[in-house]
Amino acid sequence: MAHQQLPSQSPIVGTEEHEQQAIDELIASLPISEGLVRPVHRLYQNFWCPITVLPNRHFKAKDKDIVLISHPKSGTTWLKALVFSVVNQSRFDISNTPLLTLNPHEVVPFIELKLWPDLDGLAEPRLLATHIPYLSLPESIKRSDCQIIYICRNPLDTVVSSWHFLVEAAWLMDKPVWSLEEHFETCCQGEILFGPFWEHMLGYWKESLERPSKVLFLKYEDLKEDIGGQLKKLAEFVGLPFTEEEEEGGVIEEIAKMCSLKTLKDLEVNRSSKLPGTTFEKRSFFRKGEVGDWTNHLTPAMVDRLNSIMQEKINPFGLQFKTR
Ligand code: PAP
Repeated sequence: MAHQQLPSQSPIVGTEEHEQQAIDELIASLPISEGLVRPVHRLYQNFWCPITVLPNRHFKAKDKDIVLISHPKSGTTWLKALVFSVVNQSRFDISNTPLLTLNPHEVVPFIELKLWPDLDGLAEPRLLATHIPYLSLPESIKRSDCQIIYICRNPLDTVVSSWHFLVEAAWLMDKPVWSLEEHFETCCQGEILFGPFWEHMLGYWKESLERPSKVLFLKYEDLKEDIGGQLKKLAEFVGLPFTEEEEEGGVIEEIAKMCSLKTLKDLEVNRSSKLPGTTFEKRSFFRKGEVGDWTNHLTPAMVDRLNSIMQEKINPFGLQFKTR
């Protein structure tokens, strides 16, 4: 598949109208995938990209930014709550945290969605998020001193999680619902949003090995197994390690509890209403949150197929997942 390029980024030529026209032309020229997964997405720079991502290419990272990155349904919402809590420890007491009244996606905006138009106005260090694969990240994220925290999850679980999420979204919008088998096939073909998933993971995995102070690579399964240890790792990575006093005072446990699935799911703010700027209900970001839910949904043949994809595409690079 040809490597598609947007028109030159610098200098920005023409008016906004010309810019939009160039984007519209580019979008129209890209291979399209629709029918199985909503919304419609296009093959851009070899990943399946929602068309709303394309216009956001002028994003400029600042050296102090912390960018949280994931393939969808890998623990994005959880990671946002955890990093927000660690970074803002000195600003908000946990009993008074903005997470009590705002969804984690509202406190850490996605750079590819227009949830929060004035990203420049955010307090530093800015906490931002994206689902964009490494190769297609804005250059300033790669080149500046900003830090990246990537969260990854066993694809056996993300395929089940994303199916539930998209089916609920389709159902709420009165759109046709597709079967788990159809969705599974889409994932295996690499055509899920921001996919193929193996390239997404490997891009950040390789970068985390080459530049460990730039990219911290976390796994959902490790967070489930030892949230305290992972929180310490995360706090050290962003240069805000917990002091002995804080540890003895129980700060780590407080953050873990505040950001737990149960706490967040039960909050009024996360039980009703849509996420601003999207068609998604806030509650759909909180489901079971288990490692190994795939055992309840995937057939042995599906498990074998996905395992062989992982064995071929991911494991040779030293990346493996716990299954239960
Ligand atoms: P996103 O990439 O669209 O933002 P993301 O938050 O990564 O979604 O994925 C949602 C998954 O994380 C759900 O998994 P499940 O379908 O297997 O249940 C959701 O339940 C889980 N999740 C959300 N918040 C938490 C949390 N605080 N702790 C553990 N898991 C969580």
